[in-house]
Amino acid sequence: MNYKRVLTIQDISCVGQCSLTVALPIISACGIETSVLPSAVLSTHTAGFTGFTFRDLTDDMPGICAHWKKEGLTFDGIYTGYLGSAKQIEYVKEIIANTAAEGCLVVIDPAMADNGKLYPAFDMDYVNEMKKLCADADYLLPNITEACFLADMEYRTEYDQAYIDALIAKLCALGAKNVILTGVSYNEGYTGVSVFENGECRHYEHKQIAGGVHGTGDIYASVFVGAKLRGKTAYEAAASAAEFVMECILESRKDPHHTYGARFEPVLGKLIEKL
Ligand code: PXL
Repeated sequence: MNYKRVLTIQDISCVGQCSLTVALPIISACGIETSVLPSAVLSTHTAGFTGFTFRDLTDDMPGICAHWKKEGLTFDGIYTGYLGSAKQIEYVKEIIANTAAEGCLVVIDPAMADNGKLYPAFDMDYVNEMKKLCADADYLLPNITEACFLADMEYRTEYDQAYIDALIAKLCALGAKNVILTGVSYNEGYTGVSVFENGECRHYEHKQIAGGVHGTGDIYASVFVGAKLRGKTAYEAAASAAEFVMECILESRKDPHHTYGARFEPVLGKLIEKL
């Protein structure tokens, strides 16, 4: 296997088992050098905690990009998640344009919403900028809520395949080459992922595990990036990510009070064995 270097751009939530504190260990464990660009530093994530601090790092980005350009640093993969501001999205597009190596895998997780609602820090300006970033995505990884905001479609909790197909078509119209839509549930008690690649859609379904914990979207995207760069197909990477998230939820259920994040650390070994 070739040694690869990924850049991941997302926040540091100091406590909360999400974004960079999840992406860095998971992608590194997949055997991939992981460079980071923190989009913001928060005392905790914004879901379920109140009074968190938020240091936006938007203004640091042009200088960081200029330095990397001067050093000739490039990346085999670029994976973006929770970003600090609408303005920052412009800089992220510049970073992709200036540091993507030939054949670079660009994965955009538009981490901004869930359960029909935007996260507290975001507004429609942010959504509109995120639509522009979709055009850079080799793989766009939204959940259904994020897909609805990006596609300007109504959020529904009950739907059929025509609705999912319409969502994916609108995301492709924004310029995303391929789409991995998470949390797609056609049958009660089951959930899954719709993998749209090269014009074809395949659905991976698995049992839904009760006991939601925060941060599973970031775990999902990190495993997808790691597995894809290890040479798995998009469908295999999407399925491995779904299986790993299930392991993490089962592990987390051992302590019902631990809901701010998923306990992924004890099961990381299983992920590596499978890759
Ligand atoms: O897991 C997504 C995420 C990442 N970072 C921060 C968040 C959230 C979701 O709420 O608040 C700061």
